Amino acid sequence: MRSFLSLSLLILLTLFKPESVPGPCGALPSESQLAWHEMEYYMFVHFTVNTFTDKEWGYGDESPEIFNPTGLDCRQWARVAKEAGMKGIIITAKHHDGFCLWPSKYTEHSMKNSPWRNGKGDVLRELRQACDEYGLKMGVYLSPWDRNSAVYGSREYIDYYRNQLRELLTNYGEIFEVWFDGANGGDGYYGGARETRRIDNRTYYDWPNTIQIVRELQPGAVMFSDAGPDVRWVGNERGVGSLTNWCRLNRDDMYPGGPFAKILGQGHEDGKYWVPAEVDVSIRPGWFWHQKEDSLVKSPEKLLDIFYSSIGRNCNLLLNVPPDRRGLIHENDVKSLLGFKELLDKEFANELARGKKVTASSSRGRKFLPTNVNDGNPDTYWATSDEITNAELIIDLGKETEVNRILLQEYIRLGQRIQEFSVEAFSGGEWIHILDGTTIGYKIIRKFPMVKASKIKVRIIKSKACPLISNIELYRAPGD
Ligand code: FUL
Repeated sequence: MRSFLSLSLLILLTLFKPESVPGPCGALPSESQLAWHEMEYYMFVHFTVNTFTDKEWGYGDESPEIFNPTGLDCRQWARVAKEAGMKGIIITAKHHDGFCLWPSKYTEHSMKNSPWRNGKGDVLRELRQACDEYGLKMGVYLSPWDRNSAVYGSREYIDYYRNQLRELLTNYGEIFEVWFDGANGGDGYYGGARETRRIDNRTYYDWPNTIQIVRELQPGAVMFSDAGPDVRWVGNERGVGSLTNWCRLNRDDMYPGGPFAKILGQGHEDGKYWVPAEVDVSIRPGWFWHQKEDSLVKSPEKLLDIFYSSIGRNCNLLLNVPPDRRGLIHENDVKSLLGFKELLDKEFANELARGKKVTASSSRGRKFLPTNVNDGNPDTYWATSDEITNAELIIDLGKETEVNRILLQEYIRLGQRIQEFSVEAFSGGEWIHILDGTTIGYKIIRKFPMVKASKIKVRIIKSKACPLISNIELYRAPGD
């Protein structure tokens, strides 16, 4: 009798053991970074005097009078971005030439001295209104290198730079991302000196104090540079993220413009900070509009490749679409962007996993069931108990079904964990190996040759702590 009682007690305890939420693993994302991950795809707008001089890097001696777009319409940019499926726009408020697209009170090198809108215009203000109208977020690029400024290279310039940053961060509503470019070429106009000025990237800009200004004025914004602090460069401008991609980085000794391109793709597995990667790439060969490149706009198919090598590899995609001399996105670019959106819609039209039966070799308890991976709710996830870092999960499709894409997401609020996984398909009565992978993170999407499968198995082979998977989607995409 006694042993019966203690056995019942044990069973009851096991059944009703309070489920503990998994503890965090390594560096974690901030709320702003989590919101940033969900942005996924947004537009970069390179526009300035270069658009009119046919250059990529303006020297800084341009007359402001050359800035005179004949039909500038930020609403067209926003409409195109929205129709293309983008969630925001980041604009070059000032590129290396130092020319400002807003009437900064700290310089004469701006559109206030141009014939455009009789010098009374403000591109940033118009973009703000357009973004609000179309429900897009807005970000700013403010080049640290300034080839126009007479004081560039001295301490005075840092105050100048910060004053401009303050203008941008106080007068134009909520900013979601501030973009710090690492490029520092040396020669420039510099108020007429026309010389080469070298600065020490590590110390000159006194980044920690500039970062503080952004934190104070726009606490919800993330800051991008080669070295974060919040979002890192992916290390190339070709649109290619790394298959192994940790959202973590040891950035303490890093700085914008440093020699880090090689490590930026993968990040650091045990990095001290959460600093995910952003892919920046242009729809054209150059960053600015050049008539000779009107025929060289990337095709929808090429953009789809870039989608898989960026968003499909745990990166956000910042796609540059430079307005022309009218101040409009050129017809060829619009066509390509919308064509790409059409391809995307077709690619992901048939989701096959939602609501299907899911089982797992192990799970943590009722709140962390395997069915959390296909319930469409990003806040629920499947978890194993703490000591288990190797487990498998099977989605039962009910009948043999054609599949050729898999999308996986970790519950990154508690850190990025998975180091190695594989996918198998149950086809023709046996399990066949489909693909191997390393990291997952916020999201990955992998292509594989079409397979007719009745079940799909995801094997977590190695994980830094118990795996937490919030989402799995399966698709049958056209083509292939
Ligand atoms: C680079 C710049 O030098 C290019 O002109 C462009 O703005 C690109 C996004 O970043 O470092």
